[in-house]
Formats: sequence, structure tokens, C-alpha cells
Amino acid sequence: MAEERETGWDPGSFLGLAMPYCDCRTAGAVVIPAPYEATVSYGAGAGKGPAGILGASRQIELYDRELDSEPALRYGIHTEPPLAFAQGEAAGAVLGRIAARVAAAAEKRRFFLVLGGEHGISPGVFAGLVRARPNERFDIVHLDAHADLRDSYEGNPRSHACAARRLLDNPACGFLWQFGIRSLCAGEAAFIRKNPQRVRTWFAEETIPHPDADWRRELAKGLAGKKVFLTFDVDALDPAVVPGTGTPEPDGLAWRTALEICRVVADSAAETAGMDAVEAAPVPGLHYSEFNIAKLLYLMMSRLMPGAAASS
Ligand SMILES: [Mn+2]
Repeated sequence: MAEERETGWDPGSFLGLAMPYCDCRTAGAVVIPAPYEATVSYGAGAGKGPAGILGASRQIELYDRELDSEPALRYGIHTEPPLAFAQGEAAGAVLGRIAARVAAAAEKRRFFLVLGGEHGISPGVFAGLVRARPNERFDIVHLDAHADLRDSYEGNPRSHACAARRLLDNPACGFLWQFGIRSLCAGEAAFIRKNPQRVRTWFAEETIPHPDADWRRELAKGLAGKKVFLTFDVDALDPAVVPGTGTPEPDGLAWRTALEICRVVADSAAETAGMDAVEAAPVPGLHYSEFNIAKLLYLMMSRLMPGAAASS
């Protein structure tokens, strides 16, 4: 395909799955690579994230110790060819094409994992879900170091720094549950305080087990019976776990906390329709970021996908 040649893409499948486990006709999950990078404000490289994650994912054991099975072989994961973006392509057109891919997966009730790319793509991902499933509402679980609640950043309302605010603009967005936040501006802090009926933010230090801050119980209660979309900025994790990201922040989420959040979502929500993972920016010669992200994504999928963790 011309698209693959233009981007120099080696379309390895997620986890290196071979047929029939990556068959587009039967897979329960779809991976959509969206290497879009336009509004990055600090370190660049998010456009190389999907290829880095897919490459690293081939090294991951399919056996999931907690589930005592190889869940990917049960549900199947199809990896689509990457979206290709033209230099200077309008952001609205980019988000529209991402939305079309997501809608096609969501219409078939397939769990989707969109690999960014910068966080600016998330409103397009969510729009695709809403297009496929109109008249439904979804709570959004948002893992990030940054609140991303600015109405505009550097004059651009579609900036990666505004991703969560744009998600809230969508009428199909219910409640926004934020985890791992540790960097925000005064205006974002005020927005959080003024909108307790729409946003609940757990700062990174509040996710450490503590008797006065039991986020598990509150999240489980809040998500009971709800449908969920999850947006995962990999800088939510501590930079010791994932140094390869454009705007790293110290003192982030522990690996096991990120996984625990997914367990609570899986146990309490009615359904998680899909997710994205954004802002992975590979650092040459330092390959463990992409491995850690890929492994966490596999563990997350196997818990969040409807029916994925069920024993065969
Ligand atoms: Mn971030």
C-alpha cells in the first residue's frame, strides 16, 4: 500500500500475533495506529510512538499470570495499517479521519485501542465512538500528568493541552475521572473546583493507599452501571517507568496503580468501549519505555474488554 511506503512503516501486529489471532474478521479488539504530532510543546517524537510500541509488543509474554491464561489468543487483536497524515493537514480533517476509523470498529462492538500520537487526537477518538453509538453516554477515565483542561493553549483550542476540556465539550461525555495529575495552571485548578458535578481529579499523591483518600470506593460507586471511554496519556506514569514521553513530570503513578485503576473500572462499570494511549515518544537507545507501555496496554485490554478476562 502507498500509505505504508510513504511512512516507512513496518506493520507488525500488536504482540506479534499471527493468523488466526489477528484476523480482522474475528478479532474482538482492534488496534488503530494514529501517529499524529502537530501541537507538541516540549519534546517531540509522539509521531514515532505507535511504531515503537508495536515493535516492543512482540517481546511480551502472552501469558497473563493474574488471569492464568493467554487472553489475546482468546479474544484476538487485529492491528490496522497506520493512518497517514499529510504535512500541514488541517486538525479538523485529521480528527475526522481518526473518528471514522474508530466508528467502524465501535459499530461492530469491537474494543478499540488507538495508539497516538499526541493527546490532541483524543477528542476525535471519542467523537468516533459517539458517532457509532449515538444516544449513549460515556464517562471518561483520564490518566495523565497534566489536567489538559485549558480552553485554549498558545491560541489553539485543539492543542494537546486542551484534550480533556474538548472531551468535556462533547454532549455524550458524562463524568470525567482524572488520575495522576500533578501539573496544571491556576485556571485549570479553578475549573476543577467550579465543576465538581463534571470532574473529579485525583492528584498523583492521592492515589497512594491512604485511609483518608480511598479513590477505589469512590470510583467504583461513581462508575456503577456506566459505560466508559479511557484516555491514557503515558506521562501519567512515573518517568522512571516511562521516560520516553514529550512532557515528563516527576512523581507519577506507579505501574501497579495504573493497573489497579483499570481493575476498578472493569469491576464497576457496565462496559469499557475502548481507549487510547498517547504521547509515547521513543528515545533512541532507551527502549524500555515502549516495552513498558506495550505490556501495560496488553494487561489493561485484557481487563477492560467486555468478556476478555472470562475463563474460556
Ligand atoms: Mn500529559
